[in-house]
Amino acid sequence: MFKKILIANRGEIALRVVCACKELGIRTVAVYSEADRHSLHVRFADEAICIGPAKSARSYLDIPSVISAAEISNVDAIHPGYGFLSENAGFAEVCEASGITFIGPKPSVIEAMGFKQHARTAMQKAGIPILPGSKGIIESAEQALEMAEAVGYPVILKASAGGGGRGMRVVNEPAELPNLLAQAQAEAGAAFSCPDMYMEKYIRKPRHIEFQVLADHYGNVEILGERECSIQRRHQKLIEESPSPRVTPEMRKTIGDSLKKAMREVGYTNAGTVEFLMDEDGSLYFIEVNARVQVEHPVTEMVTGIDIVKAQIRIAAGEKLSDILTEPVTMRGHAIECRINAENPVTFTPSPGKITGLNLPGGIGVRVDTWAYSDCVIPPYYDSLVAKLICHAGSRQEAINRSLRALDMFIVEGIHTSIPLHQRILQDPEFQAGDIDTGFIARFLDKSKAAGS
Ligand code: MV4
Repeated sequence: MFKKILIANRGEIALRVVCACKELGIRTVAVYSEADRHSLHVRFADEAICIGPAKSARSYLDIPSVISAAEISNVDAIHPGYGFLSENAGFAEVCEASGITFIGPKPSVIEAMGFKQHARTAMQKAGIPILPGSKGIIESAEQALEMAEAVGYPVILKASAGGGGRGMRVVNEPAELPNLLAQAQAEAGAAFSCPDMYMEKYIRKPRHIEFQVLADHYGNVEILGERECSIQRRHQKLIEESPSPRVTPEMRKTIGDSLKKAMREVGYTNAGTVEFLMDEDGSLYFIEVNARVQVEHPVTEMVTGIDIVKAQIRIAAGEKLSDILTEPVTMRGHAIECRINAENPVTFTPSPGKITGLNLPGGIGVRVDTWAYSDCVIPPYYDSLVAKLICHAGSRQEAINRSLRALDMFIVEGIHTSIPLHQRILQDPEFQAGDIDTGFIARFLDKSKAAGS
């Protein structure tokens, strides 16, 4: 097992990794920017090294700075958390070249999964359902028009190197295609230095459902059920839950069995998420693989009782999945996560600043993953996630009720947060009925506006 791990991240996830390391008896090294000097991940790690100024490009994203800190502190491994360098194949390669274990999949697999068109082909080969669309990348507008004709409009153009909705265009009719293709290519070229595009049949009002995977270095793969992540605004998830209200045990088993085979075939190791879209008929189609631990991993931890971050570390250290998961994976009850952001709950503008008063809820079935403390300062340079409230109970309705009572007891003074928004969403009849898709938030906000609240 590793003796010392460097955590190449900040905020709640850096603290989450510190927790896992402490429980495994591993020493931790925090890295921090000048803006995060007083952060809790710095306080609770055994060592801490300042790696640069506030701007991420010069600190958390600066590979030489992170590697220097790892070499100075003589760590065995680096945990990248999510975001920042977590899916950077080049960074994973530099770690390995420096004799430091990167806690994640192999660099070649990170790279392959990062090219969405490649991941799509690999998953299809392994028998995972994909949406009708292009076989390879789009070569010309003429070829795209032929494909779209075969697939049927509407279609969606996606950047092979894309993410977070950038470089995506929905095409409703042939006349629009050439222009939209050129726009998307230009956007993708500028954002990802790769203009490659592929095409899929466009699904209206899909549900976003993702499966949690753990895979060791010996070809063993386990699926830890799924998460429903349809409550999103502008590609930022707000609420996630497990299990999905629409996934039946039969679907879970069918997709799970195919995924085990698929992930083994692509040589996937460590933790990962496989994203699907569900159409109105309830069919699931693969869209992409996230080669990292995700923000919403706690809902899966709550229903399975499996510590995903500890599992990541133990897998990276060469342990077998059968030694990490000593019982068959089962899902118990229902868990809901509310992402509490430092932002105005109505306008969604960021609300950084000093938290002058704080009460964290507790009690049965309540978990709070946060880096906030009384009098801490939320800097303006990074994402606005301040806390995750995760409530677990026997049923979805009980988990909603528990979340509502915990949100009532969650007090954050000095900044605006999304707490009031969560209180309204959880009370919404459509949400309560499990009647959710990726268009939910837009409809909900329109409804709220019309009602003047
Ligand atoms: C789609 C889609 C409809 N049809 N693909 C958005 C981000 C990227 N990860 C995939 N996305 C979508 N892909 C097809 N073929 C609709 C979306 C989409 C979406 C997906 C998940 C969650 C929220 C979303 C919001 C808008 C669009």
